[in-house]
Amino acid sequence: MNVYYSTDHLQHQPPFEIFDGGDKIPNFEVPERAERILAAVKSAPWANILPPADFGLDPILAVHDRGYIEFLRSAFAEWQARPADEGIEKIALLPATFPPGRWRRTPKSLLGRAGLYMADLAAPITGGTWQASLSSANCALAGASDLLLGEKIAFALCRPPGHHAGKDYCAGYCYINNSAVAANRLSAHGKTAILDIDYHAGNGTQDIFYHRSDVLSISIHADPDFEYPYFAGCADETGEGAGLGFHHNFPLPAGTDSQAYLATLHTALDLISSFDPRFLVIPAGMDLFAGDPLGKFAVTTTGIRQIGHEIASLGLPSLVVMEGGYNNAALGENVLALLQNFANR
Ligand code: OKP
Ligand code: ZN
Repeated sequence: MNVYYSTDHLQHQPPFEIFDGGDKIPNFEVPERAERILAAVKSAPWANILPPADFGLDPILAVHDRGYIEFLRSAFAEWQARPADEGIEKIALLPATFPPGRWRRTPKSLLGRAGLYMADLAAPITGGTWQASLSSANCALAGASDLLLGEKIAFALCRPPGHHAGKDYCAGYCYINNSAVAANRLSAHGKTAILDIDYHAGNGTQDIFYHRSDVLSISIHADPDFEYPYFAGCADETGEGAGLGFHHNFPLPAGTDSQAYLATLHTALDLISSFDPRFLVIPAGMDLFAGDPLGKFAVTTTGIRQIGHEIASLGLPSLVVMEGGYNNAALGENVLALLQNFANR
């Protein structure tokens, strides 16, 4: 199995996030996450670790708004170049003002655009964020290329993650929607399904494919009635226009264990079988694990191995894309558990 990994992720070290309640805390999404997964994968006899090729901006602009991508590329330099804002520590850009529901014009000022394009306080932009995000997307695109060449499985060890990034916003540690960029590329060659198993709802992916019928998107996650991202991920959001019926959310309660999770997974897998896709993209977060500091599920490592087995049993050419997971000590073992049955099939 090819595993795509870029050292560029090390350039992205978001120093902080603002937690619920207003606490400024160290950002949970740390470089150690990808390094732990890399170390585990290196120990697996089936893994072939490769750097991604550069696929350019076109596949990214095919799912993201140009104004947003321009902002992401230039924001940190613009921030640094502003005439000394006294007392502001410029290690990362994070706005404090956001557009209320109406009046979403694109402001000229940097902080105005920051408020427009940054949907929450968990995705600060640092000096290395653009390059790391680009290379992360390239990892997903490299995996997609493998499937187009006939491989049955590829693993994109993406960091930063992507599934909260929508058409024109970053959010929740995510800047470029790696899974969406890859799925869109694959969809040019055949119907593509997305099965998001991160603990958090894949709201950015939902945003990107909501009006499309050539990509079936499914997300299994903590109920947004109590969990981030709060504004999307409910069961009654099933697509719009041509996309009606081609999005499915499976919100689950806190405490969901392996058995309950697998029951829901079976329903999702049946939907995928009926759609009869040519490719499957799996945005995979390990924060569904019982020991995750940001998650409230009770899925075990054995459960994760079983989840991998059930998905692999579909027999579809599959691209696993790394999303979240914040129990750093358990990340490697859990990712290996997920991938093991893909490697063996
Ligand atoms: C990214 B991914 C919880 C605050 C949550 C952002 C979480 C982003 C998760 N009290 N803040 O889906 O793993
Ligand atoms: Zn997550």
